Amino acid sequence: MKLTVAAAVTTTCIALSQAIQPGAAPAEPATLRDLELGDLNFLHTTDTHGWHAGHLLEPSFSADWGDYISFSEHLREKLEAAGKDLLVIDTGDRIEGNGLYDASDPRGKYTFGIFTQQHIDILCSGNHELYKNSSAEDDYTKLVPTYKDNYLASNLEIIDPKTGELEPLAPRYRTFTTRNGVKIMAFGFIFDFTRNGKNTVVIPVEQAVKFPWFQTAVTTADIDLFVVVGHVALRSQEFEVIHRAIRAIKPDTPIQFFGGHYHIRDYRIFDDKAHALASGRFMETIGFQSISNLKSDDITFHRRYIDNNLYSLMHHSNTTPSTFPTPRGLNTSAMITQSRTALNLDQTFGCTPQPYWMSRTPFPSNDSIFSLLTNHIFPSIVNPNRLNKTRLMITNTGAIRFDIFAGPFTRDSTYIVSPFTSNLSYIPDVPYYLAKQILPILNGQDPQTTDALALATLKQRWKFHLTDLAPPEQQARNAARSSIASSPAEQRYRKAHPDPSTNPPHQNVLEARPSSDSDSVSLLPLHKLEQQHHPHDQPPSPPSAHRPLTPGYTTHDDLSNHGDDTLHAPIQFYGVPNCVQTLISSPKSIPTSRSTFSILTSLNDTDNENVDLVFNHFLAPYILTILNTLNTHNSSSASPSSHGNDVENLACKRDRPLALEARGKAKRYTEDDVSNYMPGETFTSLLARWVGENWAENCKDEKDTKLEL
Ligand SMILES: *[C@@H]1O[C@H](CO)[C@@H](O)[C@H](O)[C@H]1NC(C)=O
Ligand SMILES: *[C@@H]1O[C@H](CO)[C@@H](O)[C@H](O)[C@H]1NC(C)=O
Ligand SMILES: *[C@@H]1O[C@H](CO)[C@@H](O)[C@H](O)[C@H]1NC(C)=O
Ligand SMILES: *[C@@H]1O[C@H](CO)[C@@H](O)[C@H](O)[C@H]1NC(C)=O
Ligand SMILES: *[C@@H]1O[C@H](CO)[C@@H](O)[C@H](O)[C@H]1NC(C)=O
Ligand SMILES: *[C@@H]1O[C@H](CO)[C@@H](O)[C@H](O)[C@H]1NC(C)=O
Ligand SMILES: CC(=O)N[C@H]1CO[C@H](CO)[C@@H](O)[C@@H]1O
Repeated sequence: MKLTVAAAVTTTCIALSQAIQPGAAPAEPATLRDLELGDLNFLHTTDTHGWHAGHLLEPSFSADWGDYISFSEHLREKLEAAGKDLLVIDTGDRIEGNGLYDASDPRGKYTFGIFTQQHIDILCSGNHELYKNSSAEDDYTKLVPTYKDNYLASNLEIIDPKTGELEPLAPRYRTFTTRNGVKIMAFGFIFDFTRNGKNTVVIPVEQAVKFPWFQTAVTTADIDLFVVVGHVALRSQEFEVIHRAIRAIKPDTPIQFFGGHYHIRDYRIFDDKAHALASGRFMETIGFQSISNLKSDDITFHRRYIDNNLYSLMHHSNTTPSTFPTPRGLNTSAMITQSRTALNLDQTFGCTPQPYWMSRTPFPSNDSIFSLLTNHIFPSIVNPNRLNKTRLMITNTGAIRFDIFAGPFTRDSTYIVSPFTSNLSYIPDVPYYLAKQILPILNGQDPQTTDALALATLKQRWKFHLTDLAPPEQQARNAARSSIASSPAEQRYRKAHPDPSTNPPHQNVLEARPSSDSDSVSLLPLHKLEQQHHPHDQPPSPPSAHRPLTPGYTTHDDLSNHGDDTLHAPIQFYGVPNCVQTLISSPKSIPTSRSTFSILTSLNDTDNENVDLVFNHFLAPYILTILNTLNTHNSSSASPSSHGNDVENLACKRDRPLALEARGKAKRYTEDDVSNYMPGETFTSLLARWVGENWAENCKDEKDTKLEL
């Protein structure tokens, strides 16, 4: 932790002179693979989701946005001195997912000033910037003017809040020449997102590439390289469409794609001269891409996924703790510290007794965050006016964004785990026999119904994609499974360019380490982090070539298994369902503790019982569609389709009945049936309260170790 420039005694001093955030876990020395600098080089971030302070509890990812700035400045200086170029890319979802963005009012009050300290050459919007009118307008009025033509919006338009006119959110594309004479045409896309606020229009990629501006731009392009950045998964239709559209006109011009959205490290080879990089999530990863021999058929591509910590960043920039931080980097780190203090993000609500994982443990299990949710947190949430009602509570697993580490659970943690502001909604008195059919459908366990529903919603603005309900990382793992076979282009490229990193990686790590005796070391594996309350007190690790590998990213991509800069032991991931639920009996009186509730496995549904169907509002369109499909089927046998929509027609054609039992009025559910279950609360605030009520006592022994600064 002594990666400070000046000895610091008070917090203020630390704030003004320090790389990484005060209290952040210090980086651990590790065995690293080097960057291969090329003629043209890129640094890439994506899906940072407000984690600009870095991961205070995880040594592998504890560098902050200021450190990223210092790193980029060193790398740029070094490359430019050698007549090479560096371009910095960000592909969106900069917001939502961390207290630094979410805890302020208005949201993002501090983050725009912090983010814009970084020089960025090409950036675009993600879907998170577009859920709300206000966040799209933030980008339009803050980031676009700051970054000017560097912000690209190839298929995204916004209603200008001043004029009321629909305008491209930013320029559609840009042509520029790097310092060292590489001519580039750049585009900035977003995937075919449909749940954006009504002040933006996302033009489906398939349409956008047919527009005259795109066709003309590509046709007349007299350039060395297309750079297509996008908030788009690499293994998506959208990037394939763009690749085909460019190749139809320019069969031979190199294309470099930068994508994101799925929160994973990934690399895809589209063809011999078209490669794509995705750089993870949450400021865990700084993606590095280089291209050499750009103008010849011997073009080579190289990529590296850098763990965002000071050990890696200093190694790759060949700096020491004293030479690493630049003035702008330090200033930015200080801005972050001040913002975190102003937002009181280290305020502790309780202390978590053990870690709870999203996907590092099976569901259900004792250390599954989803088991915690369904067995403990959901039963504690009840609307006092609906006490007598049995309730069925459903959430999609994608509503949870991050693991809970053991130790202090802070204001920051609440936004990290559950950043979404959508209300907890409910539909009162839903027949149980209908309600109980919803979860299996949401989880894709009834493929026939799922297909019918997906078709039924074709005419609607949003898409019925059940996989969108799971965490993005899981969507990626599913997508990877279905496209694992390597393409001919990939095989050709691998053969022609054996990955040099398959050679033993850089072993001399201890010599390469910055020579600093103040560099403290921790060898705790990630899951032991919670015990690391006094990182400064960890004894320095004895120099050893047989350092145990810490768990971390071990990426397999189209190039090889050697893209990660840091050698790690692999982490095992378990799949989780799209949605989870709990059925909770009515307590009959205002509960005083958890014990007044009982979780039921089922109801006696031969007895016309109704339940309150409670869900996070994000699920509303799914749940309404499913309820109506189930209901319509029943009524359709009695009266032919009275609404004449696809749901009913499809439901009629089914071979087997959707509803197990036929009874009750075929009610048509609409948004009017959906009310706010806990007025004035969001799931984030309910979570904070639950932690306070249940985990505060665990902090007794931890008074000294709280993260409060
Ligand atoms: C978002 O903007 C659109 C277009 O200006 C407007 O019709 C809509 O009411 C706005 N939505 C909200 C929630 O303010
Ligand atoms: C960072 O730099 C700006 C000027 O670029 C200055 O106004 C600000 O006070 C600095 N912030 C800190 C915390 O040093
Ligand atoms: C999980 O919790 C149950 C009930 O408290 C207990 O019986 C079981 O041993 C626990 N399992 C593990 C792996 O901790
Ligand atoms: C719940 O039911 C009990 C009787 O079963 C009744 O006395 C009470 O008023 C009801 N409470 C609510 C909130 O409806
Ligand atoms: C279900 O309800 C029926 C009718 O009210 C009753 O006969 C039966 O015993 C109930 N079964 C259970 C398991 O409660
Ligand atoms: C959420 O609930 C609040 C009241 O608590 C209400 O003002 C707001 O409109 C609700 N939002 C949505 C999207 O339903
Ligand atoms: C309300 C309604 O139409 N209920 C019908 C559901 O379907 C069964 C037969 O499938 C009818 O008996 C019910 O009348």
